[in-house]
Amino acid sequence: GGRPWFRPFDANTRSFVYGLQPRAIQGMLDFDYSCGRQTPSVAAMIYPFGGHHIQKFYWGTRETLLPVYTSLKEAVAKHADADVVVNFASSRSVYSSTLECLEHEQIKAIALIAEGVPERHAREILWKAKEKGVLIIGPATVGGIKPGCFRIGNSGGMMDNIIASKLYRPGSVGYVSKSGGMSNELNNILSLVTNGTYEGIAIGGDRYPGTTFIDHLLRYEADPECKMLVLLGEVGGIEEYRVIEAVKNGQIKKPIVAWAIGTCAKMFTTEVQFGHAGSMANGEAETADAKNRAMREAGFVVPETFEELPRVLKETYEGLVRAGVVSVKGEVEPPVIPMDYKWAQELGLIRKPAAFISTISDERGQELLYAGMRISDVFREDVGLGGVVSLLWFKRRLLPWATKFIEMVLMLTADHGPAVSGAMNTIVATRAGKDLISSLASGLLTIGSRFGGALDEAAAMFSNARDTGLTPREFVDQARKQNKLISGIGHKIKSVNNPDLRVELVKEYVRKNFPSHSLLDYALAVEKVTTAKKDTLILNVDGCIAVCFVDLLRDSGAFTSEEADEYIKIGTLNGLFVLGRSIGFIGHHLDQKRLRAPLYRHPADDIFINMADVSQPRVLGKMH
Ligand code: Q5B
Repeated sequence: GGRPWFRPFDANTRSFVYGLQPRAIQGMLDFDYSCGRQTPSVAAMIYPFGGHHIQKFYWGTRETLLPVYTSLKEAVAKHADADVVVNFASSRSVYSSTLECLEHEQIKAIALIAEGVPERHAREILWKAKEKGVLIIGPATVGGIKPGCFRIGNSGGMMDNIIASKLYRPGSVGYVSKSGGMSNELNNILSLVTNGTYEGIAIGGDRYPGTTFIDHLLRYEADPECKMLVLLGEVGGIEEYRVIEAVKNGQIKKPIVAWAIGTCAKMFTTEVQFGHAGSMANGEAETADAKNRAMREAGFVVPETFEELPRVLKETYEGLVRAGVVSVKGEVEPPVIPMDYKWAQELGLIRKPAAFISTISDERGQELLYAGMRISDVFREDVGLGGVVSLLWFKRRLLPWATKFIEMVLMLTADHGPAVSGAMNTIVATRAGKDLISSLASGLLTIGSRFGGALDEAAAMFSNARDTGLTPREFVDQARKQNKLISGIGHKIKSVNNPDLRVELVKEYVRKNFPSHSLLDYALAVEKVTTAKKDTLILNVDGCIAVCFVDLLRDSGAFTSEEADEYIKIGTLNGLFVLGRSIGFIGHHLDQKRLRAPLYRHPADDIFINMADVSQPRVLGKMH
């Protein structure tokens, strides 16, 4: 509404983009911003799949939101000011989506980007659009650009190109070409030898473009702001002759500089098909040479060679300046468009401190690395689960006696029946309807200083005692004086008379395979003292694994003593029980699921409920 017929795009033009094209849209918005537009030229996106949603884009340094509608009907109803569709639909769906566009009177211009549109479809679109008075650009084109106003999709190239060719403000030259690539070249040349592009359209290389050279040149002729015309034609087709006709009959009066590309075709002995579907000469008149000759004869400014084009453009333009047709305006600096972070990083222009450091694994390369070891080598060298744990926990490979020990620990701790705290919690959670992860987490969260989580503390207590030279008895006495339980000592059901066979297995393995087991020996001496008091005060499974792991850390030769101490301090050893017991908790969850076990409610008669002290609750606190 309100735009003269010859000016389909101006600084207020708003459009819909058909298809999800975030990069192209960002390019359009960056262009808008460089032009000093107040509103983005894209009102919304249309994408039939995925439902109505919103996408985020940059608007200068800030961000803005654009809606995505599932149909044009919805978009048109919401945005009465948008009258252009940039249609990125594929060659398969461009036909139906364009016919949909043509049903809405609000839409006045459509750019079709898709290549390979069947000619039958292109012709039908062309015919229907003509009937409705809708301007079609394409198919098979980037579209075009109206400097200072509106950019169709990716026309004009990258932002640095747009800025270098001064496309953020209008010049005086209107051009029409077939190819988008040549348009970029023209934008560049025009910015160097004239005051720049007023409007440039690439009609596309197909045989049946929706609009052709003459349609756009007649618009430029009628537009008082456009002072000079450029036609970049090419071999094949007869569209240039329609422009020649218009110049001859006086429809086009403005100076027109022209060139038909493809003069080299005569150097080939066979027929030459250039990049475009339509760029092949059928007969002498369709050759580039014939066209150039005819255009020159009709009064176009046609250089002798393409290389001469900038010179004749410059001469023609300067003639218009001298005649006062073009008045040269002062330049305005465009606002700086912030560079995208990724791009700037790629160019090495910026750096940023990383928020995270990670030193154990890397999935970015061709192959996943565990502490620098390729996953294929992990299998080729058969390092086993213990090897993987040593890579990811300790960032090193350990000898087989050590990795086997890790595996032994995981296997030994995998489960200890349904009655232990963690398994119980897992089972109760499962029976309350919780999923695997929740039920597992419920069990894991039970692991603590009394149940399963005594390893780190046991390692610390036993090694401190031994390191400070306490005899086993002194250690036990000291703990009692301090009112402290010794971590790793004591068990609910296991005792001297009912020994924990898991502990026996660990002791046997360690004695046989470890280079030294001095802390185990010390812990067994402590056990002698505690079991003399009470036969359940055995070195339990947590305690035994803990002291043996200290022996491994300290005496395997794979760790410095500082590293060994640090691993104990940062809570590594409880990780062994957590990892191992997860196997059992998952087993209990699956077991309950399989059994379709119903919700569990603990019998009330098993809970002594006593509220004697609150039978008549008092109101406590001071009056105001
Ligand atoms: N007394 C484990 O307690 C348990 C003493 C002690 C000195 C001690 C208790 C304890 C340290 C933490 C620990 C890991 C709570 C255990 C595990 C995995 C598991 C579990 C499973 C599996 C057992 C009776 C008398 C009292 C106490 C004294 C007890 N412990 N003195 N140092 N450490 N240990 N946890 O049986 O004079 O009568 O008042 O906290 O290492 O979790 O299978 O179940 O694989 O799942 O309830 O094996 O030992 O004994 O607390 O009634 O104590 O012994 O002071 O003396 P109980 P209590 P008194 S392995």
